[in-house]
Amino acid sequence: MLGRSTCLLGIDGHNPIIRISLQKEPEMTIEFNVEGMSCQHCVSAVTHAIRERDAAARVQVDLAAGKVTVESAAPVQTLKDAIDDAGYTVVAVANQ
Ligand SMILES: [Cu+2]
Repeated sequence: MLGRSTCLLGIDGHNPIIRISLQKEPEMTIEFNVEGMSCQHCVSAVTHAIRERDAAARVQVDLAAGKVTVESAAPVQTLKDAIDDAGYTVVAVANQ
């Protein structure tokens, strides 16, 4: 009688993949309309203020349009407060 060869990986070939999901807040893109930004100093002040709250945030400032676009997992209110605390006025917020 011939023995059946055994495979260490399993006869049926099932290879279960276990996915571990990291509980991470989803990143959002938020647009702030900000009053009071007038030069590159303002741009870096706003950018720094936001990065102080979320070091991983991506910040884009359109000086001419008075628009700050932030990609961040931080709460919108936290980001708004950061801009306010830096001395600028958030006049509108839009979540994308
Ligand atoms: Cu300035």
